Amino acid sequence: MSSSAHEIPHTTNNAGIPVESDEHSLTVGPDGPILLQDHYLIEKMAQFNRERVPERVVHAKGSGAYGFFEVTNDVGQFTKASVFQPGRRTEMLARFSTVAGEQGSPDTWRDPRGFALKFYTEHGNYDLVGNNTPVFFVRDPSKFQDFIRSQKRRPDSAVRDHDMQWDFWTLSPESAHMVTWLMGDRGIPRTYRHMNGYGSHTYMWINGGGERFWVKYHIKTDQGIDFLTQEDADRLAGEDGDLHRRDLHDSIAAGDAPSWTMYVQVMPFEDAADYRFNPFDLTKVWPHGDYPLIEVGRMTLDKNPEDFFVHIEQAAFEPSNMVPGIGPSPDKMLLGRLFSYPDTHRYRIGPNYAQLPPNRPRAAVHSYAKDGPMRYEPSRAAAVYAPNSYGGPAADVRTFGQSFGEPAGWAAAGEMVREAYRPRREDDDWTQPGTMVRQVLDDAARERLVGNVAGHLLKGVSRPVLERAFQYWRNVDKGIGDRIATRVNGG
Ligand code: HDE
Repeated sequence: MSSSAHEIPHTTNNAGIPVESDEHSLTVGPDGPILLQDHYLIEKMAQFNRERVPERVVHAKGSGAYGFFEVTNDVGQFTKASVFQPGRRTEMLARFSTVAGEQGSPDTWRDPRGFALKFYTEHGNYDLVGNNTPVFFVRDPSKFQDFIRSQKRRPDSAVRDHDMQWDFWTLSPESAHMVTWLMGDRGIPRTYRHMNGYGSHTYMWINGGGERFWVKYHIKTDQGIDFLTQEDADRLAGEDGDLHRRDLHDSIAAGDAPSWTMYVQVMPFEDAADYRFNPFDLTKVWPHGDYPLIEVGRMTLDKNPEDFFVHIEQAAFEPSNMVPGIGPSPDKMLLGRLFSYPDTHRYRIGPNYAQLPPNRPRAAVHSYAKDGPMRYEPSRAAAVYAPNSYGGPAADVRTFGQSFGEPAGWAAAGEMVREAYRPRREDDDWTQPGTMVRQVLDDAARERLVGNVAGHLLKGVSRPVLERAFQYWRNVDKGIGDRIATRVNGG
């Protein structure tokens, strides 16, 4: 309640009741005891104790902004998703993050970066939740939790431990491609604006005729790729732990809106069955010579959130939010994630998280969900059950296949097993990281990779694990492995 239009508002409590003081508790005489009827004092203390929601168990430190996505090329032959139709402009939210560090950790630690996008499409929210790398450390969701624990803190000392990290990596050869990305220049982007995003997984696109395609997303920064050396990153971690958060916010505030151009690689549905390596294996990339990049559109981030906690800390991204024309693939990691993200949101934020401002769809919601803590939007269903004879909502059964194509999804057969993907003729863990080291990196980048790995190994990694690490890198590339061993052994 402000005393007049141009003056500052008077403080109220959470019930809107004007309060008498911002700094003095209610006491008997100025020196006397505090009175229990000081409702505002109690409210301030109680509210303070309840300000935190659990941080994300991974990707806890991050930053985000709102913007829009504009389609710049006609890919309607591959997908009917409205967000990707020619001429379409869709509001969106993006959140960038590190992986292993907690909320207060420095932005410039060596780590993959989360690259999470939420498109508020006319057919519901489409969430593309990727990283700044096209591959990942493991290919089965059963190992993800173990991988993350090896990157975080020891149970005894509660400090991070390079020996744990390399113990896990050298016992998991499938990690080699991603570790090569991580220990190279992409492991520490100069800012969030100077890194690419990737969907990483293979997804399914379905066009208006029900035809299915496999796709991989590449979201290339229009600012150009740039990185920090380990030395600069270590220094900046001490000088400004929020360097990347500050850069994103201040760039947008200054009107310097960052943008990225989205491309897809498209694999005809039938190619997957006999492709030379498993095209659903998250540790592999598809050579661009096989499936070239096709431009889709451009995303621009031009609006900072007005309240970080409301819009970014409570943002809930989920790979399971797939709209008509987009679907999953047999990638085991993607399928595992379809469960995990909504589960983590229900735990971390609450069952009605989809009603909060960053998560609320622009499309009309006609679900039968009701009640639950902090329920905000009324259920508009004519009855609280289906079927009902009082006006629905009722599912449109004609839409079956909207995210699976026709015939629905993909064929699967066989007994129940617990096995790795069946190896194909070119399925191995070393060829692609070796190709990256030999053909993609230049001499300077290879030298930085050797220095980064050696520097990391020299911090507390036990001798048995060191020996495995030298062999791990020799498997990637003999010369690189030898250089790392020489550097670590003091040669
Ligand atoms: Fe995540 N991941 N993840 N992840 N992930 C989460 O969900 C999970 C994986 C990624 O800015 C969590 O909301 C499983 C790959 C990003 O809010 C959690 C597996 C990729 C973010 C979770 C993976 C990612 C998360 C924790 C293996 C790149 C931050 C907080 C099957 C393609 C999103 C949360 C944001 C967050 C589960 C692996 C990217 C625990 C089970 C691969 C960008 O649910």
